[in-house]
Amino acid sequence: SPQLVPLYNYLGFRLIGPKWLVVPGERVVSFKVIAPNNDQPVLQGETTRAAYWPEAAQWVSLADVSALTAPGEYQFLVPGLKPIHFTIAAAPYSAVHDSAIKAFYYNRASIALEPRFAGPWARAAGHPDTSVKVHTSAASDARPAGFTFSAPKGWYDAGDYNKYVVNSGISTYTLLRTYADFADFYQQRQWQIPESDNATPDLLDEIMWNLDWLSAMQDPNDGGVYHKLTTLAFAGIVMPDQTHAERFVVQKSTAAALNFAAVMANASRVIQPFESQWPGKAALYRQQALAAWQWAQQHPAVYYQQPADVHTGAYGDEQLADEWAWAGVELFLLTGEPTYLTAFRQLTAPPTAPSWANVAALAYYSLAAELRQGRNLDSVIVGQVTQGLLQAADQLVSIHQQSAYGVAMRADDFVWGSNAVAMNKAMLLYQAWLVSPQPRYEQAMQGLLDYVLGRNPLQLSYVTGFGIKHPQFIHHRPSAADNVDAPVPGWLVGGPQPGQQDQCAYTTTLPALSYVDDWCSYASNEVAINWNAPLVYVLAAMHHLPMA
Ligand code: G3I
Ligand code: 9MR
Repeated sequence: SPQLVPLYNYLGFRLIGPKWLVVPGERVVSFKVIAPNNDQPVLQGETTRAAYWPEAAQWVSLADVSALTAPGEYQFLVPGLKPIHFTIAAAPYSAVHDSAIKAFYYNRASIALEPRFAGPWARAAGHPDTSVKVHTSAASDARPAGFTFSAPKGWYDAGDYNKYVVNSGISTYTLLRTYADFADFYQQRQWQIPESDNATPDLLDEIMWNLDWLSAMQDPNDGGVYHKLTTLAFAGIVMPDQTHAERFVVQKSTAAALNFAAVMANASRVIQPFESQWPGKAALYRQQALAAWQWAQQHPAVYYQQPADVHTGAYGDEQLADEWAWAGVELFLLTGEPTYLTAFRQLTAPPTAPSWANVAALAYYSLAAELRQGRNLDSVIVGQVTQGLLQAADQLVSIHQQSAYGVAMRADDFVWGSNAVAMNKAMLLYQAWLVSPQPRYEQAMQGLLDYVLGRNPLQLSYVTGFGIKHPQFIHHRPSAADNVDAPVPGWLVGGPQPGQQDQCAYTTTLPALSYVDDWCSYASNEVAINWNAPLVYVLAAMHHLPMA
């Protein structure tokens, strides 16, 4: 019975740091741990406080094996439960990290994936996007409906083949943040992409693939930014080169302009040191960010409204205080002009884990990074940033501590993309840890990573290709249409959520169990760039927590 197996992170634990397993059952039980080549237990103990996890209607207790710090494969034994093996290693997340970032390469538009980089997932190029049409909703005098222009490259958003500026914004920023926070690590790190032999870090090369597209989403005539580049309807289950439906840019929106301004301003600063490799780009992005901000100021309430003939993702958002705050912070950091901080100063609550629609936390991350670099900011801003991050993290710690599963997830976190809620919470915890390296932040962060890598009631690693059990039938067109059994690796699926908008064959409505590993489940089993990006960040962060 699936109830009778301990639940744990299939990829293992770091040498030092928190190590917890979940033991199903209503009572506290005794456990022992056997080390490799040794029949004597290296650890014996009792689980702590059996408690009920309402999200899965399950009683569990927690086993703490953090005292173990030597690398190896350990056997974990509880009377009456199936024995399992867990790993302790110096860098247990190394391979999954590389795969999670490689996933972005696999989702590149406008390029053939060659076998030497893509292995069995090699495929022909699709979606050149060199002749994209302006949709009626985006028409202007300079670019009337039907006007065509070129906006190639970029990443496909998810399991579909469209490219959406709003969602691209948080995804690209999160990878830029990953690079900036772990720059030394990424100078050498490679995962075999076409640019691996060049002088720039692979992570920046991957990001540049998307920035090249994003840059083309601005109308140079007025600074406005198209909301998305899309077919009118979602494609069927086909490979990228097998679909030729017309591609349109749809509506300019305030949200797209602000996301664009924020990312381009940040990117301009990050790529500045690579002027000789990417001549002129830092200056171009700076000018584009400023133009987009100006357009947004002139059009502060142009909300995306899906035209009647367009049926793809909407990414509509009418609450833009957070987008103003984030874009403003990035423009302040780009220009030094303090008036850009006005919207950030007006935020009233500590940040929460970010999402495509709620980006306030990203403003905190960027300011926190400046503080770490010793920049002098006024004391009100310093207080807002440091207190905000610590308060937000302490709220997550309290959810973690109250959770029977030791995971900082509550019922209302199980939304479309719940696994990314978990990863964005973990990223926020690391940002707080950088402010104040408290073990409790690391514990809550590890709990969330353990959750997506197997310590969950479905006993599933939610990352394709990793862990003893992982999703096979993701809602990802290339994975479903290629002739390879295994899905494209390194993708974090959206995860359980009781909305069940796809009406697939769910067996329960419990939040943490509302998941189906089937193509039909686009509401729980799709993959997306904004979900993988915080996974990449968290895996890189794990690598940087102290080793001893
Ligand atoms: O905002 C309401 C909130 O007020 C309410 O309490 C809550 C209750 O469920 O719903 C919230 O709205 C949700 C919205 O996301 C904002 O989080 C909707 O229910 C939910 O259906 C919606 O899901 C989005 C989904 O597209 C459908 O539009 C996901 O966030 C978003 O990640 C997903 O993105 C899709 C793209 O459209 C197309 N490409 C694939 C991608 C991933 O599936
Ligand atoms: O395949 C689409 C997926 O990429 C989107 O995230 C999802 C939500 O917008 O929609 C999927 O398309 C479905 C459509 O919305 C309804 N009919 C079934 C489609 C999937 O087979």
